[in-house]
Amino acid sequence: MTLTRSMARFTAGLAGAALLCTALSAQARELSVSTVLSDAFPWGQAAEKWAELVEERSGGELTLRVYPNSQLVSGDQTREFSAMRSGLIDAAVGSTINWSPQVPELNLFSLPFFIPDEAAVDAVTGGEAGGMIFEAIESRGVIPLAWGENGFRQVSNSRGPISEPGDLDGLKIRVVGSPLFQDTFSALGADPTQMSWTDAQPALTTGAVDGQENPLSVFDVARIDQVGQEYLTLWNYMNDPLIFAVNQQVWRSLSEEQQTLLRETAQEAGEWEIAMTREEESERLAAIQERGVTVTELTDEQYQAFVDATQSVYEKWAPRIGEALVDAAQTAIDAR
Ligand code: X2X
Repeated sequence: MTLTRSMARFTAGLAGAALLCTALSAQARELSVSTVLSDAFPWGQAAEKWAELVEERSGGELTLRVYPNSQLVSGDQTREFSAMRSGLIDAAVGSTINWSPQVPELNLFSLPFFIPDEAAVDAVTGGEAGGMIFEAIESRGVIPLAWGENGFRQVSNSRGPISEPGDLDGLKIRVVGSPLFQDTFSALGADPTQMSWTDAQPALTTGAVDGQENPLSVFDVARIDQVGQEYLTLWNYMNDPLIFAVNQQVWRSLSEEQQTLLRETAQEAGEWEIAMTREEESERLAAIQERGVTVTELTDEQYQAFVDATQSVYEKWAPRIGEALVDAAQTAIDAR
């Protein structure tokens, strides 16, 4: 064989391999999905469920790879939305709290004592208000697909039982990096400190902070009682929904079939996760109590004292969220 002939064959071989690679990559498309919590928690399980359903139904043509622990944003969960908008992340199952710095409408869910129970959550997310929130997200370059749920957030601390606002006086409470939380805990007389979840656990362990607030599932799975959080108050002061979403350019690059598949599987995974999170609440509470945590439940009067103490937060934030949205949510809650 002459040198030129073997060269020609070699080049043809290379071209063939390149073609095959292109064909394969056109066939199988992998999207990155960011989450703050891993699949030890319902939140991470929601993302894994989504990935499973997509893989199954697309026959492997479209796959989702879940990156937990805010690793795609170096632990800074409040950057997740921006990273998704800019295309650094293809998709996410994220908390309304963490995305609220970029989407002010999402602060609706963080208004203290505004959404009192699960029926109220469903009335808001499933109604006109929910539609307005999805539009607000879409107008900022991200396509929202479905709701999930991190749960009602309860407050814990290492000092003593909290049953009235005065019990929070001067307590250092770790809060998420969203300004509304700063206002809520300041209004209650506490000393709030903003930090990421990654930083929260060491801060609780060393006693740099006295308390934190998170849903029962997070308290239970992360064994928050083992870092000295012996007092837990059930006050349902806010619900933390999750949203399944995809970057807009990525969305537009998908076929209509793939879009439908992604949306339907997100909705299915979301419904599955919401039901599971709610079902597990009572077992989680029992497990937490069994580990020796003192659980405080509020009387109606005690609850009202917290509502009254945080009224100023509502007044400051309702205009920032948008009065029309707050009204639509209020109407849905009243009619539930
Ligand atoms: O940081 C938190 O507290 C967490 C895990 O609940 C959220 O990401 C909102």
